[in-house]
Amino acid sequence: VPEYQKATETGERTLWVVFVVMTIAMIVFSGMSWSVPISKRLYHIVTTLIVTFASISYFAMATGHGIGYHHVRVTEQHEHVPDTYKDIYREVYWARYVDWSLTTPLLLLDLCLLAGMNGGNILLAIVADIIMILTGLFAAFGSEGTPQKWGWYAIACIAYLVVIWQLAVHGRHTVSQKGGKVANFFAAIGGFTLIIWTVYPIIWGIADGSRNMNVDEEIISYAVLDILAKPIFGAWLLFTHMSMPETNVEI
Ligand code: RET
Repeated sequence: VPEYQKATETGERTLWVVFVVMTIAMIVFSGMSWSVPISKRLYHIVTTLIVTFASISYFAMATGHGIGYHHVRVTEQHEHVPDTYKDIYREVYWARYVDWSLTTPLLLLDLCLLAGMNGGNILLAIVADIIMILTGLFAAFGSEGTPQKWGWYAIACIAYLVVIWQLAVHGRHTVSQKGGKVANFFAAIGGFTLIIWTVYPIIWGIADGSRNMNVDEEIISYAVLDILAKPIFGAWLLFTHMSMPETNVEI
């Protein structure tokens, strides 16, 4: 008999809660954009789009769509007995990767604009980020026990290092020319982002990679991270931006 590793009611309820949180953030952030002139709405628009994509993706996952199964066949060998095997099917929430491939570039765009980075470095950060998410998706569906699976994971981690490099080196350099206030804010919100983002590949390794976490625990872990990385990050950015005119961008 095959074994199915699925979310229980706890996981499903968590998905609904995050859907509601993202939707409220979407309404609040778009409302906030009306309080500033159109020419000053870039951060508001980018940040509202981030929680909009997340809301859609959580709705898909909560209603049971955007989920596939990953199959593993575990063979048990016994002496004098023919080999037996067990089929294990684990849920893979591929809707997350659709969400991340759109929202992480937008989150980076927020940070790159804040730092005043140039077009070339912004593009590099965003393309490296897309490579990170897509190779992470390949890793998620890669066959268990094959070197490719962790190979894709390794490529994703290298791409992630490129993202960090762009922001930590080029971003820090350009933001220092915007004055101490903006530089300090960039260091704070960039440091927060670095910590939160770095937990994602760790959870992935424990849950999807080595399967030491069940599907509910995986859903809850990503739920906490997603709320910190999107609505909390977004509120922090938009409220600080409103009270700090030096953060304005003119593009
Ligand atoms: C994966 C697995 C492969 C290795 C790496 C990963 C990194 C993922 C990150 C995701 C960030 C997501 C955010 C979502 C917003 O809510 C794809 C998990 C490095 C950094 C910020």
